[in-house]
Amino acid sequence: MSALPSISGKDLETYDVVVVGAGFAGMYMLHRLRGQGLTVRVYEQGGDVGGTWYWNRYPGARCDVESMQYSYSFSDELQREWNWSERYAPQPEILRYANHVADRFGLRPDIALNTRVDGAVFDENTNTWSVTTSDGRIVTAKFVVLATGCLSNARLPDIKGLSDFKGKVYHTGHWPHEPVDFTGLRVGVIGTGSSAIQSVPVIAEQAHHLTVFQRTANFSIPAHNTELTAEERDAFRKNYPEIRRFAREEARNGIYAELPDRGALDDGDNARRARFEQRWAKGGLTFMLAYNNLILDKTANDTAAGFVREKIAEIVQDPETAKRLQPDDHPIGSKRICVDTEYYATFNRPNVTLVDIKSDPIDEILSNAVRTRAKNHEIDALVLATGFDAMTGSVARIDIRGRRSQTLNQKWAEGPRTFLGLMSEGFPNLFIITGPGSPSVLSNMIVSIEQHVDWITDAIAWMRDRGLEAMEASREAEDQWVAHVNEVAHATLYPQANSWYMGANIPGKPRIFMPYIGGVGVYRRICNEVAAKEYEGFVMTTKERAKKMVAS
Ligand code: NA7
Repeated sequence: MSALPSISGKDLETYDVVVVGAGFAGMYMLHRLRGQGLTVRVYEQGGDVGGTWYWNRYPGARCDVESMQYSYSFSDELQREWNWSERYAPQPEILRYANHVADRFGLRPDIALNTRVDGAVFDENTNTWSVTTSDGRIVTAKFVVLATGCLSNARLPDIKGLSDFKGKVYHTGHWPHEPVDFTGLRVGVIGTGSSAIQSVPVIAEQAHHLTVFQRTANFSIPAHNTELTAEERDAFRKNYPEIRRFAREEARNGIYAELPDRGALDDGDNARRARFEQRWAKGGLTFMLAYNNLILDKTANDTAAGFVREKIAEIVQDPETAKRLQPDDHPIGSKRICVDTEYYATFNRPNVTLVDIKSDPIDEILSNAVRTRAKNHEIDALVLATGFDAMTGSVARIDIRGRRSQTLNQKWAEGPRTFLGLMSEGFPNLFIITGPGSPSVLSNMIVSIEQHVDWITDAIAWMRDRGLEAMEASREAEDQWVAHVNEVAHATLYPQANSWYMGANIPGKPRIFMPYIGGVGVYRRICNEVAAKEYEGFVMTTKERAKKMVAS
């Protein structure tokens, strides 16, 4: 296959494809497109590859999917040669892996680091995109792929007086590259999502005193993280073909695990408790796979939630603190369940205090304290573990203009609209990886990334073989897909939580359930069927049609 025509001049840079972001999605996209002989430029805002693993360097940061599964499957040599050291890889190791992949596949020459994409404008005359970058360049490309990640746009809370605080303020998603030493300091952590749940036990070991400000208690399951032995790695590798197949085709969440054969109410109290105990002892996200109806049936869900609440009460010695740590306002699993190492037990330490800011809200931040209604909590350093403008935040920061100069932000003002999460009508040749409307954050991200990248690569090759100019989601297919995504979501308990899946953590953001709950296996089959039916639901523009459209 020959490459699409590319012109490289001094003043005009033209590529077949511009990819935004050099995380796991952007790197694999580059690798696949280059393999097709296409010219590709990747722009990455960070100082190195790795995406979310480049930014999220907070103490205790690690993946909540087991390392042997949270890894690329596209290269058998890579998965055989890379040795993960722990069951759940810590952030520095995942970042080393990302760097290893960049070097191993020679990706770096095509990646511009420290370069943000500020805008992308579609030219209806030429069916190309003009992409503006933070270093003042304007480059053109036939295709743009947004590999911008779902959890990259850190969110600062709007708390009065934050800028008056005299000590250091850190956001977990923008952690400094140099080590942060909390020894001897009084530290405050705001937020109790996954990032706080991972970092609190580590910070507590260092700090003189740690105060955790909790608005909403979260369910967390122990990781039981351990070192991986060579035997364990080999056993995994021996079964990789089946593990990877299962994760892609059968698992809802892209994780190989034993699937439940019955619902929680099919067992009596003792049997159910024994099963939960077994899953608790195994640890990790698959706790929710104890039964097949935990996220569908509230009564079933209550049994699992009750079990975890009991565990919290067993672990935490002070009954008042235990009560505050027990979540009671959302079904378990309706927010991404957290995976921890000694989170609840950390509250038994004499140097850790939990402040419930629902009953005792933060009024303001003073130069040396967080002032809640009840008292001043003196601190020397503040950690904001307040999350992200998830799924759409990074895309929204780019000024993307499609047909008739409509911006993507205008189009998505009432919530993101896509067909299959891959494309949005009115924005031809613009692909999104793990975007809203796809399983995305509900899945093992690498499984979803590989599927999207492969699908996009095939679609571009298909167009090129037929000399097609542009590809775009049809309005009808998009409307049907958005309705389907919502219908599936509302058949579950997920919408009952005020989660970032719903955009509920950002004031003013429309409340729409963003990821597709149907499961990665089902979703993959739908995407494959669409492709097999010559990209049904997408409108293809031929050269002749493009000329006519311009003339009319
Ligand atoms: P999350 O899960 O969005 O958690 C953010 C936390 O910060 C959560 O407890 C929020 O409470 C809290 N928060 C946010 N804003 C405020 C303000 N203004 N005041 C007090 N507390 C606040 O982000 P994470 O970084 O922990 O995890 C994100 C994902 O990364 C995670 O799901 C994994 O997939 C990896 P709230 O619940 O809104 O009451």
